[in-house]
Amino acid sequence: MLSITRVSALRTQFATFAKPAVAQQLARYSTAPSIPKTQKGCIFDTAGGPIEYKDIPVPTPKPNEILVNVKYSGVCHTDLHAWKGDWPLPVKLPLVGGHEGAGVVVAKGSNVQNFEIGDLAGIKWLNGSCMGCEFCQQGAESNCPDADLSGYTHDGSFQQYATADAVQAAKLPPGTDLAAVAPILCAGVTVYKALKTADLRPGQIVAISGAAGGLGSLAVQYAVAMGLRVLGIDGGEEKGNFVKSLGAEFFVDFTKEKDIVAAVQKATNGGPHGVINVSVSEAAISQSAEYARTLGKIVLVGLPAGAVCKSPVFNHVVKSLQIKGSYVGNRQDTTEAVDFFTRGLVKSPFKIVGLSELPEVFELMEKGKILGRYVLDTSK
Ligand code: 8ID
Ligand code: ZN
Ligand code: ZN
Repeated sequence: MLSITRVSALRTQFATFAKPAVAQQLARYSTAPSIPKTQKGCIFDTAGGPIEYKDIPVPTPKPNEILVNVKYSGVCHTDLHAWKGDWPLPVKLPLVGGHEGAGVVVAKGSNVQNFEIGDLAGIKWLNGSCMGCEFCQQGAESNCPDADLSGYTHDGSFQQYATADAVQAAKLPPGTDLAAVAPILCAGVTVYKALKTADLRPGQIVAISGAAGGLGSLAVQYAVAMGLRVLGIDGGEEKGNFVKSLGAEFFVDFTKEKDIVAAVQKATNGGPHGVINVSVSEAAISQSAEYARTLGKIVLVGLPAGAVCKSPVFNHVVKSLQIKGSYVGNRQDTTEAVDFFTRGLVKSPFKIVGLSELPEVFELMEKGKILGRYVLDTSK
């Protein structure tokens, strides 16, 4: 049976002082009404192999974990990388992917103090870290060499019930729209942190390269909410209109412009003060080092397989550019990013489909045909 710290302590007290019938009644209230033994999930055995939507066992939470009844999960491009196995970081196999899960806590391990049954919780990319290394000590937990990753080294949110380390799981305010908040749990947190990493001043211009995608569509909005002016870069008229509807002042279409560097510099009168690279394109990343304004801050977020960022050294030095990497965000970044969402400053542009449709979503993502995010409803 799943143990529940505070309540089980109470239960022991009751077992001593109360009649057994009362203790039994209390036990009924303290566990979730019904947790099935099996559930639906999307699982694959080999990199790039078939993704099966099938019955799989419901996991049991460890003492430090909560069990989340995942209602919705966003599909991040990282999930596609995990399935393809195209990063130099081994994935757990077989794997249930997914790391933008939003749901309800239905059980918890004996050491969990910060969640109660019935709380709303979010499953993020960082499932857990050692908490003892020099990086964890500084709050850079995602940079921990022993980081455990949801939907990568730990089965994630493409299932109806997923376990999550209670320390890293996101607290979601009561009443949160679980479908809408799902993309905030990776895409939102990541771009919010990347914008903080860019360290720009209100009124400065930030270019978002890959602006119509899952991360990009939120980056545009966080940037606007943080007082920045936005130039979006992506491909096609539909994506251009979409990015502008989210608050971008300028749009450069990489499928139409022959000279992207010149087009960006022209639109921004000398180049953007900062760039958030969320495209999955090596060429776009290197271009950003060329079009950035003098003293520009270039943040690398998108992770195209095997990519190298090339920056001409002369340009880099005389313009005194800064190129920085940014990797998701920590617990405080998560709280802040969710708070922007809760206050209505950013809206999640998403479309809901069933969990069983994950392979079709990957196909659209691979072809660059998604505006914003697809969110999976785990009941279908
Ligand atoms: O912590 C991190 N660093 C982190 C967190 C989450 C995701 C990094 N990521 C990585 C993912 O693994 C992926 O490599 O960020 C990248 C983008 O994730 P996403 O936003 O979930 O992907 P998407 O929804 O497919 O959007 C990508 C967009 O890039 C555009 C596409 O049209 C699409 O809208 N794009 C491409 I591909 N090439 C482009 C180009 N040359 C481009 N936009 C501009 N110029
Ligand atoms: Zn992600
Ligand atoms: Zn650590």
